[in-house]
Amino acid sequence: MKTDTILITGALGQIGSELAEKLKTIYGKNNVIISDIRDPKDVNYDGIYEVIDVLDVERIKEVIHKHNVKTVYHLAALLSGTAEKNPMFGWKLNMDTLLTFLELAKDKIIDKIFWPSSIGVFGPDTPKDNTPQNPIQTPSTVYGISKLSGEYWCKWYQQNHNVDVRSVRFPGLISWKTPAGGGTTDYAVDIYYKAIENKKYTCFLEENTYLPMLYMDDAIDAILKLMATDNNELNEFKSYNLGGLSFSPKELSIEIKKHIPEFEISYETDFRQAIADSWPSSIDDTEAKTDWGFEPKNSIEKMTEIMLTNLKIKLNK
Ligand code: VAH
Repeated sequence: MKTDTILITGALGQIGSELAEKLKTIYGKNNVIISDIRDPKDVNYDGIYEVIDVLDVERIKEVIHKHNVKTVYHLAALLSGTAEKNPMFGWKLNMDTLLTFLELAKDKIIDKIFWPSSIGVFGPDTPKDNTPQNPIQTPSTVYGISKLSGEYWCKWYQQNHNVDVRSVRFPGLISWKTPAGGGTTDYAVDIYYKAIENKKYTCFLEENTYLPMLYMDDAIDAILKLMATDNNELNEFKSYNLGGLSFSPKELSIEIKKHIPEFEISYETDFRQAIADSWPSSIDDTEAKTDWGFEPKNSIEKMTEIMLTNLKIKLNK
């Protein structure tokens, strides 16, 4: 009898690279299959790696069958900045691939799905401060449109086919193990790299642009808690708000200067300012805390200390 296994798509990305390590410690190295689009010869990973282009449905089915996959963490997606530059590909990658896994769950080929949504589902008409779970949602980005549509598809499959799919609306995620990606919030990752490498950083957002953020350890903890919760305890058919921190580039630079006094920040805004301006400044995550015990632990002070300490080692500085 084959053991049920876990598949992570987009596993070489910011969330996947940390989630894989955590899931391996819990379920064992041979029960976690990681996948991404990169050639195996370019991948340095201690475990089972399968090349998957998530647009290739037959390849997905082949890997699921080969490894007896029953739970899928579907992380592969285009983030906000990249999707805004590639709208049709962004929609296809973010939407078609979610529907693939929802169909596989409907057909009982897999049992359970985790899929990350984002505070990008909120738009310029959404209350900005302490944004509630179900306000008016008028996303004005390709990324936000795809994530809000995905949430409603998740709800439809749950209500019409009893699919077990769980989701959270991630704020900007901060981590040191992977470099900054194509996200609007990724200034808050790149700034740490540049602070160590160059002692200066040119930010593509204005100094007082407040955005909701979360340190990666708290994000991974949230995924594990949500997936471990009995489905009957979950009241949110779409996706749970996650908050954590809220800060501006100016506040983050002040925190970094406490460790690197000579650090200097300058500002040259680009198209991502309009994306950031359409998003909330802070998030009300009461439902996540009530339903399944979401409990972020890392402050901006603690996060900055962890980021700089680990990046100094990673960058040999
Ligand atoms: C992005 N990091 O900036 C992602 C995130 C809330 C934003 O979903 O696109």
